[in-house]
Amino acid sequence: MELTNKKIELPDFLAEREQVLTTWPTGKDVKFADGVKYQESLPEHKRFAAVLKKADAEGKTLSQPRAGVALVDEHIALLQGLQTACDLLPSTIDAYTRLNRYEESAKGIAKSREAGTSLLNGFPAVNHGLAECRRVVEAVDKPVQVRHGTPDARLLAEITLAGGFSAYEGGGISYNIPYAKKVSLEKSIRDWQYCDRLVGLYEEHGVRINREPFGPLSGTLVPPFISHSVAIIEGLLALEQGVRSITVGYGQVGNMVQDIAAIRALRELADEYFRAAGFDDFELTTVFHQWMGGFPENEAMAFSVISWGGAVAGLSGATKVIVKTPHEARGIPTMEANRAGLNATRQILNMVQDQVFPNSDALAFEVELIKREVRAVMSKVFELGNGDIAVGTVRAFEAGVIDVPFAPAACNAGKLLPVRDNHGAVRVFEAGQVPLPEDVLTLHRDLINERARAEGREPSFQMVVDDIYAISKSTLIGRPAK
Ligand code: 8ZB
Repeated sequence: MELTNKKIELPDFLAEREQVLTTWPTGKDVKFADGVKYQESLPEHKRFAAVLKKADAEGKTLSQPRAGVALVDEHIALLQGLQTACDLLPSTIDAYTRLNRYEESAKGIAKSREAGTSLLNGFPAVNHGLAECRRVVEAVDKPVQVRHGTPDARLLAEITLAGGFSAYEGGGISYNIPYAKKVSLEKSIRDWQYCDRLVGLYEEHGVRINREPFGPLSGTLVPPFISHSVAIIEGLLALEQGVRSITVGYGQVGNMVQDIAAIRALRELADEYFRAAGFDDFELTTVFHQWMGGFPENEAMAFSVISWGGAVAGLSGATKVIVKTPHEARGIPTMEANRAGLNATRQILNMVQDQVFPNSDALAFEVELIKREVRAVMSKVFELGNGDIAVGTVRAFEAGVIDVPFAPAACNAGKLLPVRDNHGAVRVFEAGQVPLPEDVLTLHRDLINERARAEGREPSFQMVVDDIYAISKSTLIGRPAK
């Protein structure tokens, strides 16, 4: 099938759907009309899009953890334990399900029962099936989102949406490039068009499902314009398939001005590009991810990273913040550690709630810089696709026009190298084939040279490596030891 950014025709979608629903036995329980009826039965306060829309109108920043375990009763207990400390709930899906290896999830479920503890790193929603997903949704009192990392998430979407989850994370780029080595972008984009078309079908039947492209990508020194370009493209692809509630995301880099500018630019750019493509009936919100790179092992230090992320999330005006835990350096958190991260975040969100980050030349400068960078990338993507954003995206990755630093995917060029400047903002050290304007490249180079002079060394790959480990070793910038 030829990839194109066109709404999938209903007969084609339905034919594909029959095949998708037979890939694992639990698929046969899914009936679309029944899914719509179930979604309609959810009260307003458990509808993800409605809760986001209300928060956005009130200027509030909502908090959301990550959480998922192998067994349904344990997963319910976990979410019930978390819901009094957060605004929105997740169900983080296990890694086997993300790879469509349901036999192995099944073994993990059986072994978890024997062991009396979760031996999977998330909730295997496909294996548990529709009725068990509904049991989860019914047992909690907040909206629940599916969070995962799945290049082919079609069956997972069918089961969880019919199961009452009202938001779905991911996208054809953001759940491929950082998560898979050799899945082609053509396939992951097409498979995510299916997910978006399914959401679009729910929309046609009056059910709003929120969609959230995964903003942080590799989570490793990603310059804002790269992740913004991907978020905007995934938003456009989703809108074409009929999605109406979109939350664009961004991973904290740690420089306050750059982070606040990034959320502003992201919202304004997404709105601009969505309207320019002819859409005007969408609900646009934003998500700020607390620091996605390496964390300090020391829990007090980890709380500091968490709180800084919470403060900047609140000041940036993001609609929600995804919260880290003091166990981040060690792995999957306990419920108590997860609650602690949420409590630390809620305290600081409340304290910045009525403060306004002052406009300044520095802030306006960063917003404008990000906008120029995104526009340079986006116009090249449209050009490469002769106006078709799906085709243009595949070609843009082939050409290195979009290049995600430190991502495992073979179809990603991996030529762009980021590094922090002397104030900790993430800049472009080596641009590879990313089409930034000449004066922008010069600006990045000058800012990096300023840091190099301050450190008495040349900019180098060592500087990049130092930055990657800096926060886990208690600083923002990876300066050499004095
Ligand atoms: C890309 C997301 C990585 C983050 C957390 C990791 C990391 C993954 C779970 C989880 C709680 C889970 N994460 N799986 N947190 N429960 N099952 O996602 O720790 O912070």
